[in-house]
Amino acid sequence: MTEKITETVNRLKKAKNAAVFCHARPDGDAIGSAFALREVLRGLGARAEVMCDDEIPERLGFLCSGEKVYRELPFDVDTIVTVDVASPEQLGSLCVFADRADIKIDHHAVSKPFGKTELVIPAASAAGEIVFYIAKECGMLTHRAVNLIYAAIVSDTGGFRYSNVTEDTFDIAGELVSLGADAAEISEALIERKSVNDALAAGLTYMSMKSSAGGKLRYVTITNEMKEKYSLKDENLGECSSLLRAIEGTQLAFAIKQGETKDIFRVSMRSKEGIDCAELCARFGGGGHIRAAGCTVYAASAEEAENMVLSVCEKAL
Ligand SMILES: [Mn+2]
Repeated sequence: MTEKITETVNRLKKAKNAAVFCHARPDGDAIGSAFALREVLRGLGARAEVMCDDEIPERLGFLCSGEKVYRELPFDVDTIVTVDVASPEQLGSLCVFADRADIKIDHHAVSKPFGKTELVIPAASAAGEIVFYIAKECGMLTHRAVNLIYAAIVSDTGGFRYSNVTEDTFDIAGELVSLGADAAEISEALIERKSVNDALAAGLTYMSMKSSAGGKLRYVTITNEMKEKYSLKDENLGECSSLLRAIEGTQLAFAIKQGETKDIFRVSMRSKEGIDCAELCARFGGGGHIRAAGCTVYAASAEEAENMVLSVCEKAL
């Protein structure tokens, strides 16, 4: 691995005008890693900007206040780097640049090859871990870079809680803290803090929750009427199914959100060990991971949609 890092660093050192791409709908790892890499490139004397198909989400604004991401090349580039991007599709409309990528830096286990060279380390909990090794080798662990990398790792590990956390994750985090990472502030902003609407969505989820199979199955259906009543947008409703899964005794949870027309229902499903959400969602033409998957159901009413998903889930238990 060390050789691969050195190889990447040598390539980065040749950059004069660089663009760092992260995936569309960026999360903390994408933004943290991309801006940290931009910091490294600038420290090496290159012009560098971050490219992304979507704006920086508001809750990540504290990491890069006043910064912008580009959707078009800001200048003639000689170096394109992608970070936290597993497949060209994840670049959204910027996927046309995938083949031009000089270096692909990623940590996803299922990663589609693209670009000219790759630095893929699936054991890394976050792309931020890989960027840490690069920044360290370049002697560019500035206060800014340290905070960005720390945030990337906190984001992808859910605050050091998920199964992707390794001894290396803690070693790196420890080193970042010793270099001055604002650990408590970053965790507060990324893990603890909720917007008022996110909090209302959580309240609505708990208050409207239904149970089946003695509490092994928990679910909620959020109609457009409910969304309007509390001024909730779909971005506030992303955690509903995870909140239900976290309740003691729950083995399977789903949240249904009515879509842009009243006959479309988006289902998000979460499970604990032993139940394959991806397989259940595939029956409705959806898919995803074993513990987290989704699908879209078409029904005349919310009740009908709920009953369709409910019967499949009850049989799975
Ligand atoms: Mn990531």
